[in-house]
Amino acid sequence: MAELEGLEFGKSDFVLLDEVTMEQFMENLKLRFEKGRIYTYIGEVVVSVNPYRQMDIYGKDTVDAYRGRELYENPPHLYAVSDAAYKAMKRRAKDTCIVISGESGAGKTEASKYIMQYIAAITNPGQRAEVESVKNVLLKSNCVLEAFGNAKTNRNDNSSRFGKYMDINFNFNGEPTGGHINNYLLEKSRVVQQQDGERNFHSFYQLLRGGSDEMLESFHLQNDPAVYIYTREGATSNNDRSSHKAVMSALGVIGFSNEEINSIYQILASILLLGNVQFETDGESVQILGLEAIDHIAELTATEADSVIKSLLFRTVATGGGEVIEKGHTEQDACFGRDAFAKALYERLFCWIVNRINSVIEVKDYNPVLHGKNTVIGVLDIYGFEIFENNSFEQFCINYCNEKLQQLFIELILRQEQGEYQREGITWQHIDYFNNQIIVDLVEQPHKGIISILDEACLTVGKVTDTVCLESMDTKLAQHPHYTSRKLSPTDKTMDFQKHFRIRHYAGDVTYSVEGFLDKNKDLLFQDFKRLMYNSADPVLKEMWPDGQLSITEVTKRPLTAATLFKNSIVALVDKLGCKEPYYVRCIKPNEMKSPVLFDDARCQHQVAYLGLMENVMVRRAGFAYRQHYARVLQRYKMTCEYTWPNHLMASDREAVEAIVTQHGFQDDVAYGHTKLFVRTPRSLYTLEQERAALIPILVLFLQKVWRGAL
Ligand code: AD9
Ligand code: MG
Repeated sequence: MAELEGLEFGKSDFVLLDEVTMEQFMENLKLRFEKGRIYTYIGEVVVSVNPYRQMDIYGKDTVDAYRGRELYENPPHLYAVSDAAYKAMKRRAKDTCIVISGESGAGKTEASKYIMQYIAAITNPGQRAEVESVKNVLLKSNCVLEAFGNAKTNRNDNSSRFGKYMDINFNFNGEPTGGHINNYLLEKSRVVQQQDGERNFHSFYQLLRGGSDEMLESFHLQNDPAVYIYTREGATSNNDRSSHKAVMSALGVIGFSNEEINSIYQILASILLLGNVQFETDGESVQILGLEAIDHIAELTATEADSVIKSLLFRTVATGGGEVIEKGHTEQDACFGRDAFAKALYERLFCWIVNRINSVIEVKDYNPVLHGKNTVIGVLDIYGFEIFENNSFEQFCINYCNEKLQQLFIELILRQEQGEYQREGITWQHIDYFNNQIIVDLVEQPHKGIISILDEACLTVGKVTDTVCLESMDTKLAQHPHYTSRKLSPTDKTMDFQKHFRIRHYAGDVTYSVEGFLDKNKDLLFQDFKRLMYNSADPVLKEMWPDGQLSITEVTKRPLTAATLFKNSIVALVDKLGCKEPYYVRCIKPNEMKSPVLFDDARCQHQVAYLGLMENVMVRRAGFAYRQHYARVLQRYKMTCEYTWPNHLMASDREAVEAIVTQHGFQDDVAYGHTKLFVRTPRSLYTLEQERAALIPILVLFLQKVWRGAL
């Protein structure tokens, strides 16, 4: 809380603003951004503005400055909250989590990497080999997961297309002993189609641009993404080649065998080749154009060419009478099947990679009786809220997930404050928030919510189209204040009667197109493809498709839909985060141009508003802006009071702190909790800080004289 940087850099904590108004908030945020101070606190929450340039604030010197220190002892930084989370974990054996939120491109993934680097840097001073190896795998996993799970979108050149929650496990010594990664809904539709100006996942371009000539030749690939339908829209980037090298090396460090690495890239190659498979029909049956590619796909997937052809052209179905027959595809079905297969191949590859990393870092042989409590720090970096020209099922899921996280923020910030005041026996004043629970309900409520309506449409036998589903939503949600559509707002010409609905999200209005919603929600993949892969002679590929061993009559008819699976996983995530001590990083994107100098006032103000940062400041100040354990207060300010310097003779630290407070005359501005001092207005603290700052040079002079023997 101290003004460690000087006032020309603005207030380092928003609770120190003279008045909590949007104008003052924005003025401070902008000033700090312009002065290169990208982090500012609201209490223990870090507000971060994406600098869009490399900052010299993450080096070893900075790590050393923050290691083991308290939040208010240094200028705001990610390292300070990382340290706070680490200390809570180590000293109090608390499971903690760091939740990083903000819209697409706001800097979440970069922040998560700096946090992990910091934790790695401050642990294992003894360089024990097994701990070093765990740290290495944790750090290297980022590079691999970004290659396979990130892509260029129109909002961010390196946009996370999956959600990631990583638990890092620590032993009683505070050394990392392992970890676990949970991944959430990869945006697999990107494998077969991208919006204008976007790219497929980085991994494809990295392989095509960075793979050696021998590798590409053995995979029957050309080194030009324009040749492949799935990658032809996206331009290659300068980094693809070097990134490929880095990923290959990271895979090796993590412990993937050469065979496994080869299988990974063979799967990528088969997806690219599969994308170029075309069909033609004579009106009766469907054929594949260009069988050479099929031979290559069969070779790369260690399957028989005939089986590949069969699974692309036919599907096995069980008739009502239990008879199993083969039904030829229409051309449209064949294209649908091919794309569904390509998407599933990629998704399973991604999940397999995550599981494989988990198998390396999972904590083995941990005995709590022998080793003490095993604690964790969780780091959440998930796709941010996004609005595109075209918003589909994926944006719907991503934005729903962000609603859930906002809900958690509201709950925890309120709960935390309330809890703290209760524990310390202090009364406080309630602050009103916009509670987005109403939007969460709109999406997830049983029977009435959008996911339920979608699921119902997917389960209805017969031809329910996306448009029919939209009509059903219009009927059921007509009264909902956060839902509208063209039918419900007939004058709004930006929406189409057949296609669009709009949700008023906490972060803004998003118009979704229902086209493809039902297919994406059903997420149908013909069993024939699963069986084909299960029968592969490549053990890695086979391992990814255990459900391929089921015969068509054993397959469950009604698997959970994609939206319901996603909802369940996010509900589980929120539960998991809810029982840890949370630390928050709230990321803000300063402009849409990726510029390091532009602070777009309107865009930033919008984010500050919807992230609830003003309310956050108010809650923090309404009660008490500052709270600290008595011993800590004493340690820092004892020099400012004659009764406490150099040591106090009172019965407790609390009484000593009372003496300091009374001597400075702000006894009406504080409350004494059971273990902590609570200060209502920052000004009181200023007085103390200023006095301390004035005394330090005198003290130093005094000590120097003592040392020189002058006194
Ligand atoms: V998304 O929801 O995954 O689309 P993120 O993760 O919030 O988004 P990301 O961390 O990928 O955004 O940041 C976007 C880009 O901003 C990065 O690729 C960097 O070029 C830039 N960035 C973000 N944070 C920093 C930083 N602390 N220092 C330098 C940064 N550049
Ligand atoms: Mg990201």
